[in-house]
Amino acid sequence: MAGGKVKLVIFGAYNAGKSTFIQSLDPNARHVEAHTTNGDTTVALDYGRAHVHALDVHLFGTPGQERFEFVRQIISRGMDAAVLMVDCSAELDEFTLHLYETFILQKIPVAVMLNKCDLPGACPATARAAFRNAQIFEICAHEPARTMPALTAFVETLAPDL
Ligand SMILES: Nc1nc2c(ncn2[C@@H]2O[C@H](COP(=O)(O)OP(=O)(O)OP(=O)(O)O)[C@@H](O)[C@H]2O)c(=O)[nH]1
Ligand SMILES: [Mg+2]
Repeated sequence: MAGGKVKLVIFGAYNAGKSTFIQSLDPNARHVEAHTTNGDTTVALDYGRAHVHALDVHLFGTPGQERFEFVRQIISRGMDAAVLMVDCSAELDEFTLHLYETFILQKIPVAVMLNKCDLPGACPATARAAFRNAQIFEICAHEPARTMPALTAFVETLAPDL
């Protein structure tokens, strides 16, 4: 968090909504993606910026596909905190739970974003139970009115003297 800057890295399973989250916080965000028959998927990274009070928050999105572990490792270097994006309209997967355990073990501050709360099958209550003791926010990644307050509340916990 040196020099009024925060490096936040967004993790989560394939299709959880990581890129959408960054795009809603910064309409000028950039990303490297591949077009597939199932839609677009991140193959390198997303990058956006947001301001929380006087802090310059740098948002780095990771690819969700498991084969891109090496990319996640590179992007993670020097991060101040992590955001774990969870699609709460789908069943919780092992990869997401593994990511969460890693952050806890490594003592990396983490916020869990329960995403896609607008979908009829969404069940944030079930997902909450799996992330006891975490900071949890229920969001729709498309909606800045949900994502910006969640980001602000999380960043305020990282720098309480803001
Ligand atoms: N209904 C709904 N759809 C969402 C929401 N957030 C994301 N989506 C959709 O979910 C799909 C995947 O979103 P992305 O932001 O590309 O997901 P990602 O986590 O970056 O995916 P990868 O980079 O492939 O891991 C897209 O079709 C989004 O429009 C949400 O809150 N509600
Ligand atoms: Mg993506």
